[in-house]
Amino acid sequence: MSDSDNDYPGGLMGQLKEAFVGRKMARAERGHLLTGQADEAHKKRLPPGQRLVENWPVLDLGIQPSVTAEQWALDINGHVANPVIWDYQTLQAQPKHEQVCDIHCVTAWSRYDNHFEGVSTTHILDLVKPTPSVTHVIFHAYDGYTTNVTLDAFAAPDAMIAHSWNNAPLTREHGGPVRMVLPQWYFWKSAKWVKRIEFVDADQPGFWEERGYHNEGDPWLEQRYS
Ligand SMILES: Nc1nc2c(c(=O)[nH]1)N[C@H]1C(S)=C(S)[C@@H](COP(=O)(O)O)O[C@H]1N2
Ligand SMILES: [Mo]
Repeated sequence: MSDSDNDYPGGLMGQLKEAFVGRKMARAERGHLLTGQADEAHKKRLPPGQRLVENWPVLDLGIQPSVTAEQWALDINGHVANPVIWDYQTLQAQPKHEQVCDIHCVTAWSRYDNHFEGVSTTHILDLVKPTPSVTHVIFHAYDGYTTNVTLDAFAAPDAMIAHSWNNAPLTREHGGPVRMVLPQWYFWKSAKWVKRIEFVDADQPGFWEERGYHNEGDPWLEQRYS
């Protein structure tokens, strides 16, 4: 199990220093001055207890399944009127959703301005039509990982399945070919290598939720551990 602050001994502080210097240099280049107001805005963008990084750390259970785009398939099923199975081509044929969002990991790093492309969860809901009894959605991944969210969290306008990050196919280490992205929650809710989206009528805590993580995980409320 690798998800702890100890994953980046020493290195994190070095990265942070670089990140802060880099941000200040970028502002200087754009002719911006750091004012009290800018600092306030910055504070509000960064949830409590988080530190900004400019790299993208990798966190998982230590197994990064090798699933090619050709092999990848996604079952979307459970309590739905219209279950579907998508291969990579079918995913690509759906209406495209793209967004830029910040991501926040419970191990205290945040990364700003991630450009993701894929398909919105609202499109999935329109397509599969969950029955009225559905309360939660469970993500199952190719490495055996699971995580749970409420139907409302799933239905957020910025929740999506992503196949690309910053204009390139999502790499294997970050969950490629396809992962979930739910930016309003700590990143453990964003299952990498997603294999099945299951609509259920009772909550089912996932891998980390069963091991002491908070059931919801709102970074603004610091819902880190239960
Ligand atoms: N399939 C799978 N998805 C996963 C995990 C995992 O172990 N397996 N780890 C979660 C955790 S704890 C975090 S913080 C993020 C990390 O995503 P990243 O490696 O792209 O930064 O993935 C989440 N999704
Ligand atoms: Mo995490």
